[in-house]
Amino acid sequence: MTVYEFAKGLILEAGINVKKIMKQGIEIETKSNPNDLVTNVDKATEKYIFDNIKQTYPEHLVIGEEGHGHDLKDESGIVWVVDPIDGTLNFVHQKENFAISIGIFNDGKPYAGFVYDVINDKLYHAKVGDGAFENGNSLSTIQSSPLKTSIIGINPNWLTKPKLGEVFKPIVDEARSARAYGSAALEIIHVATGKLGGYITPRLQPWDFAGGLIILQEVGGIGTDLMGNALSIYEPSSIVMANPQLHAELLEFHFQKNNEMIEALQKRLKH
Ligand code: 2AM
Ligand code: CA
Repeated sequence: MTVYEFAKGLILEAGINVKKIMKQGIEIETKSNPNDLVTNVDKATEKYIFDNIKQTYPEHLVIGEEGHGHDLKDESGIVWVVDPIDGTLNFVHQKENFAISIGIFNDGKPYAGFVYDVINDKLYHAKVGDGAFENGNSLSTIQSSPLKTSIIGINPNWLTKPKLGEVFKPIVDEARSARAYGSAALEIIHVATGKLGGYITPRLQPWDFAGGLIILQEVGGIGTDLMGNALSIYEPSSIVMANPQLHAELLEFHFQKNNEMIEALQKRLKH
């Protein structure tokens, strides 16, 4: 069995477990602030995925939101980047619109991406070079679109921030419309399936974007930080994921002129 096939089976099993624990009851705790939540399901799912990887592949490394591998810097070998529940607030408040996300890297290079929309039983997956799929159906190469005919994904909370709001508001104004889904992994998938032209956010952790990015790149999409730099699985970052035309337009006409502010924001993120 390849690592790709193993990972596909594992994320589906993890989804079955999530549904089982949901029936038994969700226990909620707060993390860094009252809106930063974690549940018994986030923790149990990360442990389930971690334990299964280590049992089969003891030499593989795992970076996970709920505590695994946060100090990892070594790119050699196989590294799994895992978000057991992406969209935790949706999970707690809506019991849907969340996903399990896994990105797998081999010697620092993308190998395979998985985003599992558990409630809708839709597994998005891609092995680099072999195309991307929703369950068994292959995804088409994404269409390019300019901002004025694109729907963009953005969390409205960012629009009320003093400086950042001034960068993001003109984008929302110029776009055909804007949507917020509350799960970065699923928003990146919406870009990969063409439901959104692009997704932008000033702050994501590697486990939020790693799985989705690999799937998006496989259908011709582009993901970088707001300054156009490549994304790293070892650092938080600002994010623009979009079809190629929209990505270029956003960088050229919206982000480059605000480089200084965005750079300062990124520095604050990393420290
Ligand atoms: P999470 O649910 O795994 O924590 C919400 O807009 C989306 O952004 C979710 O995917 C959430 O991931 C992610 N996110 C990660 N870090 C964030 C932050 N510091 N502020 C807001 N959203 C964040
Ligand atoms: Ca999470």
